[in-house]
Amino acid sequence: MSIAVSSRLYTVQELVAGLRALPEAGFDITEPVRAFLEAHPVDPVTLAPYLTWDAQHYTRNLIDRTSIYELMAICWSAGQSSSVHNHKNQNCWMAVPVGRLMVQNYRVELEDVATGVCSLEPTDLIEMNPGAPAAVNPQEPVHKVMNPREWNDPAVSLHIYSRPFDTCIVYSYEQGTCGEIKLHFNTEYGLPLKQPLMH
Ligand code: CSS
Ligand code: FE2
Repeated sequence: MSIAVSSRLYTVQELVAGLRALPEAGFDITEPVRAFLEAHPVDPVTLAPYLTWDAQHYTRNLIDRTSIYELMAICWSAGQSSSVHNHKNQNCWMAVPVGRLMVQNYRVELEDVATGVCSLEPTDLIEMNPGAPAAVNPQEPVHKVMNPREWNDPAVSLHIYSRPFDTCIVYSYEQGTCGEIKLHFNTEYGLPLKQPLMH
């Protein structure tokens, strides 16, 4: 006897409908949304309007936003990675419908944004793939996402943030520095922004 983790793939519209139906309190802790993502793997074909690619940087593509959460598709060419960053004390869940990605987590030993000084220690390294979504640990929310060049494959991740945020702190592990940046979308609801801004 085999145990099916999920019987089928779901459209991104079904994912949105399910997220909108979750009670607000379900976003205050990590397990309900993580379990929902695990039970509802998304059919990549339905993500086509939200997939854009840039040779220089991963792209951020807004799919849905309410006062409670935002959902975006992030497209990673081989070799692209994020900065080391936080999520402004907001919960975050990630699913990877296409390819696979690594997440390096860090423990913050010291953080002083006013003076731009920090000290980080790398902790766990995890792989995300279509069968393995992840929730960011609110106790250890600083991380970096990577699509290693040697894997030689593009990847697409879905990110749910609750609540929405449009700035974050980025950190240099090597230099022990940190500072706030603004986050920008390349597309919103499937439409390109007039002047896409990268961070
Ligand atoms: N938090 C990053 C993506 S890596 S988790 C962002 O929103 O751009
Ligand atoms: Fe992130």
